[in-house]
Amino acid sequence: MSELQGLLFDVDGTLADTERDGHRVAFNQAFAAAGLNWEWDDALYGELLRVTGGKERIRHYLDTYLPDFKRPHAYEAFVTGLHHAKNRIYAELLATGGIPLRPGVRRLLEEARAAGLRLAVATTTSPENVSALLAHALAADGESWFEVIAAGDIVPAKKPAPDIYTWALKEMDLKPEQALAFEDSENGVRASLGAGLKTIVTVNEYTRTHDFSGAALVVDQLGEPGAPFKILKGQASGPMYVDVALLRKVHAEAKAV
Ligand code: XBP
Ligand code: MG
Repeated sequence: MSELQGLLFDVDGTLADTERDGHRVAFNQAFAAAGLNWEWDDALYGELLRVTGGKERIRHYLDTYLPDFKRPHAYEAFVTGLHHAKNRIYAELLATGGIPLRPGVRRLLEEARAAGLRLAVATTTSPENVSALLAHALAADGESWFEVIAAGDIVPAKKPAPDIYTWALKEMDLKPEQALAFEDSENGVRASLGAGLKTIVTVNEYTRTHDFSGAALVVDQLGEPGAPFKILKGQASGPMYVDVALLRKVHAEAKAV
């Protein structure tokens, strides 16, 4: 068994609950600013999240929910323009400090760095959104904590395709068995497992009911000393929060559950 060397983190829903009160709100404001009366409420957004990628999500919304919408002549530019506007609003939202990291994320990142583990991001979201989140929710130099930021259109096939994880591993010159992935969604787990990575899942309100078959451990949060996680699938002994010792145990276990 190879030694654990790297940790690859999904962003939205895993590092922070960015979707309902972040991306969703920003999408709606961008639509309003463009004079469109589209409103993505909480429930609808939960369904739309099945499609990863903001541009892909807008196209899917039009195809599925507004098939009669008269598409502008320059359709791709229209979608890209809306998406850029959304990302600008999203960055402003993050700058107000409105979206914190999920419980245990900062602690685990700090412990992992101290233990010499190498960190990476593997996400469907746009690179500028990753930069904004890390700068505002983690630390001014938060982006530099990560050796590789694999994000957005860097690979054409987004999650659930494994490509973004495979790309990140290649950049780090790591084999999948030398690393662990952290995810929050079914599409994310399909991507990480597809790349051969053992995966720890922290669920959230949007993903609680997803199918996490094949994940090594599913918990409600990473947890903190004094604020334990709940195990939804898998086993953990020792402290009831995810720390580097638990990561090493999960990594060493031969079989996913
Ligand atoms: C989540 C996504 C993203 C975000 C929005 O990705 O699917 O599309 O919802 O970000 P992950 P963009 O969980 O892999 O981070 O609009 O920039 O795509
Ligand atoms: Mg996610």
